[in-house]
Amino acid sequence: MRLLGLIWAACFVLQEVRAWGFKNGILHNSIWLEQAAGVYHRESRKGRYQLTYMEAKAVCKFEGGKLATYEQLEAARQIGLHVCAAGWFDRGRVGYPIVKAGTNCGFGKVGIIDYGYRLNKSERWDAYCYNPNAKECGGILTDQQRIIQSPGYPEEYEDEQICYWHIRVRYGQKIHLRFLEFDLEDDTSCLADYLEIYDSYDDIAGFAGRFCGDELPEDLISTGNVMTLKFLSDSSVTAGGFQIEYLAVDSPVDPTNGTDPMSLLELTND
Ligand SMILES: *[C@@H]1O[C@H](CO)[C@@H](O)[C@H](O)[C@H]1NC(C)=O
Ligand SMILES: *[C@@H]1O[C@H](CO)[C@@H](O)[C@H](O)[C@H]1NC(C)=O
Ligand SMILES: [Ca+2]
Repeated sequence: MRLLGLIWAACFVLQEVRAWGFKNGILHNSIWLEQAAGVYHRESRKGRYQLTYMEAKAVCKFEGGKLATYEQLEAARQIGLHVCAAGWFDRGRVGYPIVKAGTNCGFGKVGIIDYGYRLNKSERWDAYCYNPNAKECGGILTDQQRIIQSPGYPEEYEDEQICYWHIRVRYGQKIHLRFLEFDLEDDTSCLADYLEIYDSYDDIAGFAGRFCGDELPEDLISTGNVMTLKFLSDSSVTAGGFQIEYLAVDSPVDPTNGTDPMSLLELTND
């Protein structure tokens, strides 16, 4: 099941890569749970396009929010929310936000790709929720410095969390990660709960380490200007969580040859 998921994810990412956009020196993309202006995309734990309108409403409500309105989705899109998956939003409408035109996604258009108000509320799509007070769980971080925390910190994190943080700093900079607090359920191969770090724009290339337990990991410095953190907890036993600081550092190396070849300019140089 996990392997299938991984293959699916790989295909999805490959498909997604074409839809990425470069704007104001920041790469905007969206693969998983992306959050902007309180709006985020949710799919069912069973996978893509599994939620009826009632279920989509329930998912958002369960997390303390509600389905986003068209205006909220558009506001989020304007600051970079780009998701290639149709979801329910307020009042039974279906669509998705597109920042960068691509042939595989959004019919080459930019804006909210609008499937309109659905008459059949039993159709299955994803969901777009609005919750400005959501616990921080992932997102696209472009600040020069930031503290990343496990969801709900300083409370213990909850079971069954999946968060992705995509850090992107300026081209030519590197990311310096410093672990301030670290406490995840401990097991020898970190199969239960873990934090994974990738020296790349996704969780496929550039694996840099998987961490659990309560030993503070060493600092990490990226090779390029992007980095991905993935936090996952399973269905039992939680712990204190983590606080990690990142800092963008100007790289003394000539950026034309000091950057990870997989990093973003190559991808977005179109
Ligand atoms: C509504 O959509 C569901 C799921 O796609 C489908 O099974 C059902 O037949 C549809 N109902 C009508 C009345 O079209
Ligand atoms: C960068 O390129 C220059 C000239 O091509 C070379 O001398 C230098 O060693 C390279 N630096 C790295 C870190 O690869
Ligand atoms: Ca656990």
